Amino acid sequence: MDSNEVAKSLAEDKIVADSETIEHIIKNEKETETILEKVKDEYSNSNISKEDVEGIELSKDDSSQDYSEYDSPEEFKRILEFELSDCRERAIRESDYDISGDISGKSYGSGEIESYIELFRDRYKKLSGLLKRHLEETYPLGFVNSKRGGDYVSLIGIVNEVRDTQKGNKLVKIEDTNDEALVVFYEEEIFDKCDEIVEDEVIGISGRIADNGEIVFGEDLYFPDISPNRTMNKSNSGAKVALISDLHIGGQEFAAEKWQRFTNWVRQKEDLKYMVVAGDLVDGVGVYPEQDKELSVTSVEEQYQLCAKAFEKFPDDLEIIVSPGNHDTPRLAEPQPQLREEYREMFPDNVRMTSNPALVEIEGVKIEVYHGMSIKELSDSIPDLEMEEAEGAMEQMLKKRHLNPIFGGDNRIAPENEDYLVLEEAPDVLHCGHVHKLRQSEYRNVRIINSGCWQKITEFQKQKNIVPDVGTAPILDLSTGKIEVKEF
Ligand code: D5M
Ligand code: FE
Ligand code: ZN
Repeated sequence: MDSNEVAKSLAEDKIVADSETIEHIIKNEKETETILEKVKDEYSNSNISKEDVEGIELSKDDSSQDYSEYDSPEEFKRILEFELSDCRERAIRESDYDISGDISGKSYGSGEIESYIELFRDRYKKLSGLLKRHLEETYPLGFVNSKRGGDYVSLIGIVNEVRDTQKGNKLVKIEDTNDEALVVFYEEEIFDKCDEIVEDEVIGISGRIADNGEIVFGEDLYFPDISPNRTMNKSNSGAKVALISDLHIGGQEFAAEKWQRFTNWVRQKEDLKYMVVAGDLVDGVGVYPEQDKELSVTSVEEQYQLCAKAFEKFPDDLEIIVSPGNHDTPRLAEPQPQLREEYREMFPDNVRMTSNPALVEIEGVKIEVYHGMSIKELSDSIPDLEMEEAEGAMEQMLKKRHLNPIFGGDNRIAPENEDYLVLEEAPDVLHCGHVHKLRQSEYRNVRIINSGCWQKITEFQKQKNIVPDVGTAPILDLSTGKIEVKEF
């Protein structure tokens, strides 16, 4: 921003400032907007001086204090060379984990439109299997035509369209492999449930055929869902698991001091046997326009080398399971395969790379790891959900038994023959990242955790009014299923 723009912006709030004061505001280019916002909040309708602005700068919060303290790869390297605490041996010697949902190397889709047809067939097949638990005999949608007015039917279909009718009722168009059916819900009691429906998911409906035989009057609605009687798997070894995400190594806002404290804490924590990382290891290159202005390390190879170096400081007997995110190098379309070999081999042997998503079973406890790119689209599509309160969207993933149901929009889904984003198995823990907020919840005995981040607020986040939770490590106790959050 230049001085004219700042003066104009201040004038909007009837703030008068002399040129020396304005120069002071624009002195630090990166901070200008933040300081301006604060000046406008505190001093509307008044005169301000240079001293007032200095006062505001002093009261800046921790997240902006050491903003951009490292600008070059050398400086970034230096912040990863810090004094290490003693490394304690793990109290649990044997590791026991297995990854069942790794899709890396299983990409069979032709990339043609036929693959998407296959994908939706598979989605329908897997989810209708789960829906049949809720519905008695179900009919293919084509049977609706052969039924009489007033007949009761239960149906399963992929949602093609969902909207309010002119009269304020809810209309849902569903389809199966051959036919489609039009369902209208008239009863207000079920409208809230209807609002949870999103396009392209698979739902069940029960209702009666209208007299004209052309539509179904919906009576009830079913999501594949988690069984209400489900109990959580546990392990009595006493082992704990750190659930983290969004390191953004290589970016100027990497929270180095918090990461250093975390590393040293991990080295000393004897019962911490596992770590799961839900994506965005590095800040990447060219992820959004003008990102290079916010990078200290502008080569992705170098970013991964630094990330590997950071991971080398963890104890050798800590098992680290890593899944990628949208800032990492694999394709953006989901499911994302694990990192390429040239990056994988930079990491120490106790790091195991897997896909996004993946089902990681640690000592019998099932942890679904998913970066969380669908959280935005789900939150935008369902009333009352907010992206930053990610647990709402994550609960919907469990209900819908699908990590990213909405096709199109901002979401990118890879044309695979199989739908790997269906949650065929109900997990014990759903672990996501991406929104940079620490959020926790529970749904039908499934622990929901969004793990925060290790990157201080960025310019993009300032523009979007996102305030990240920085330096948080949720720690899962496998024997109780409880998650305790450590802040660094
Ligand atoms: O996501 C960093 C932050 O930006 C996180 O709080 C989510 C938010 N985010 C990501 N994509 C979008 C879009 N498309 N609109 C608004 N907010 C978004 P990261 O993946 O680390 O860049
Ligand atoms: Fe991120
Ligand atoms: Zn992300």
